[in-house]
Amino acid sequence: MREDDDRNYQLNAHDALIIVDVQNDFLPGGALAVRHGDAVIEPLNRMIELFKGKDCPIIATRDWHPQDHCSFKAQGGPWPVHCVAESKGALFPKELRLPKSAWIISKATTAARDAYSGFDGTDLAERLKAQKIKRVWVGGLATDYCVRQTVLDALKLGLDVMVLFEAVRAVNLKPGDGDRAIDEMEDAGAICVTLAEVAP
Ligand code: VGL
Ligand code: ZN
Repeated sequence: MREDDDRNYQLNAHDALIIVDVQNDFLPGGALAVRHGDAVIEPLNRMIELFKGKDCPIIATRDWHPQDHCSFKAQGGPWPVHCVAESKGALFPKELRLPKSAWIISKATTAARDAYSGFDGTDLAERLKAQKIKRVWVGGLATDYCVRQTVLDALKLGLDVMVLFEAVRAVNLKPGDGDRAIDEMEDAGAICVTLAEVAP
């Protein structure tokens, strides 16, 4: 991320906000809690207000696993049971002020496959294209898994991608994973911005 914050980005009709997997299980107290994961909620609420005001689409992806999902340890996967469809852990926290108009994108909904990206096995790409979206602004959880993969896929689709620096947090299974994911996203063409750089 650049430190000299003289950039200012104006939202237009071709912008969309993608909120990645801000679900109870990824928040403190959840089954797969991301350290300080709850810190993304306030900046995301600010972005939600901004995007609502400009009539720009607001998208919330969610991990929506069956009980016997392949990513769970009992099935030989790397993760504890998390985000089981319809369970409390899979719900968005009540503090996240998602509007009624938000698009909810469920992913990794079948037992045999995992999907970190909001584009993987969903109709998100088609829907963004139908709305003539050219640029997406991405925040949520976790920087080193689902945010990273969603951002890389968006870039591959030819979208401009802005990563909201204050609105992401990492799992950091290995120390530095989150920082490396930011570098990787920037190397692939994403722009990491602070909220102060987004025009009101
Ligand atoms: C995620 C681990 C497992 C994420 C989802 O949303 O980043 N991480 N499932
Ligand atoms: Zn998952």
